[in-house]
Amino acid sequence: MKKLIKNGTIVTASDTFLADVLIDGEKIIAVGIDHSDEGVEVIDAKGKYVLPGGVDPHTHFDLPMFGTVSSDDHYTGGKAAAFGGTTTVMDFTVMEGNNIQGSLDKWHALAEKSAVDYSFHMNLNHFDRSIERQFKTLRDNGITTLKVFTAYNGRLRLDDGGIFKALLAAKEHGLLMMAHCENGDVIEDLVPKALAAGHTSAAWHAYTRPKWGAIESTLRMAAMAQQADSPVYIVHMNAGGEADMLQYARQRGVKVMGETCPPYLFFTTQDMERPDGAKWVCSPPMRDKEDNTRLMEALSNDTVQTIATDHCPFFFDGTTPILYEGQQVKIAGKELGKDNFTKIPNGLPGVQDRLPILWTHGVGAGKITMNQFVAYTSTNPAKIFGIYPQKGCIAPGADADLVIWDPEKRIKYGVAHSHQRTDYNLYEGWELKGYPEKVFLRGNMIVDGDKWLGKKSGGKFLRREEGMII
Ligand code: DUC
Ligand code: ZN
Ligand code: ZN
Repeated sequence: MKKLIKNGTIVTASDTFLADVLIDGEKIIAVGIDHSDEGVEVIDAKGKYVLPGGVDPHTHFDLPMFGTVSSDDHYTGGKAAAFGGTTTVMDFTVMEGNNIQGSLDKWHALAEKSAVDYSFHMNLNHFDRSIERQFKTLRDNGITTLKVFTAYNGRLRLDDGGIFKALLAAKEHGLLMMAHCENGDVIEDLVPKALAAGHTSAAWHAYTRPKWGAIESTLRMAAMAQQADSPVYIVHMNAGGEADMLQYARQRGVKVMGETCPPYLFFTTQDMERPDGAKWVCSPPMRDKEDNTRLMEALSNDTVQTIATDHCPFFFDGTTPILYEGQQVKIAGKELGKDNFTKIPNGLPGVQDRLPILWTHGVGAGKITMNQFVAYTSTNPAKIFGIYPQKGCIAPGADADLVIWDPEKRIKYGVAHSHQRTDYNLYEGWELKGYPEKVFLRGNMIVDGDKWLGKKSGGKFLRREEGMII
């Protein structure tokens, strides 16, 4: 039976208007007024907003690290995403050896149980002729994005020559390069010195990964993008100076785009100085108040293009089980680094938090408009990553991925509200106004208030096309 979402206010990246949305099967077939109720299932959205499902282009489910693994798998992570209004996720494939197809096959096997629609990016931890030849394999698999690192020397990092060559090859194959920007050489010098001086606490993770490294590395990536005439997308921008570099390059026509993540808008190195500071350990680290402010300003004035999560959760205390879907779950986590900050698994939960936190503290606080909210969290990532207008769009022909958003719903947020499979939430006790009420994935309601109606393997792998440069 067709479904009609009636009387809601549609919010897109550009417009806000009263209209009904008619759904047939997996697709939106009409957006307008005066649809007949006859023979359709009516869902009343009076007083609510209707948004396109969120697109989170940056997650790490089931990621092995430091002898443990990120604590959300592709099912629990997708479920948490859906409760927060996100219906599409893109995860990073670990590159194993020289075998791109083999690495993708492994990620396909892990992600087969995804509860929401999904795609992958390919981490590039080395580059040579053999890898270049396999770029075609990525396109054949419907993958159009790579990620390089300017940090993690000897593990994930490519030197600048390798990055430049990879950029030229990426352009030939219609692939977009994503870049993790920090100064690996500086970090490699600072870390052993800090340890030798007896500095073991979590905050030293931040002190040994300085923000100027992120800033210069962002400009370095933009410079290489310009020289190669190959686009670059800077992931997890964390320092205000990176937004300045992005603006500098974009104003000069360089094809560079940028993403930030909510923790970089709200938390600082001071949070990492708390006794439970390990909860905030991720790379790149938290910065300063002025960085929070500058990054939010870069969203207000459209300098930055997307807001993702870099969701990569670990338990704070992985020795104590939590209850998840009626099962006791215990996964080693941040306690691994209680005596040495370099052993704290890097990463934060956030895939569910992204939309609700940004609604209250971005839209509600008057920093960004509702249309910018939709642009950053759904439409822009869909465009950049080659799935628009199938995703990120409310129009006939688009997938019926929709969120009925209750702007009046008040909750005290925290781990009790969260379906992220970990034992803590960064936003514990935050008062929120505005929250997803119902979430649809390709026409099927998968979240109804507190009720989970989705399922394992309910998500589909999305073959992607070359994206847009926006
Ligand atoms: N940073 C993290 O903190 N965790 C996973 C990957 C990354 O880039
Ligand atoms: Zn990264
Ligand atoms: Zn990441």
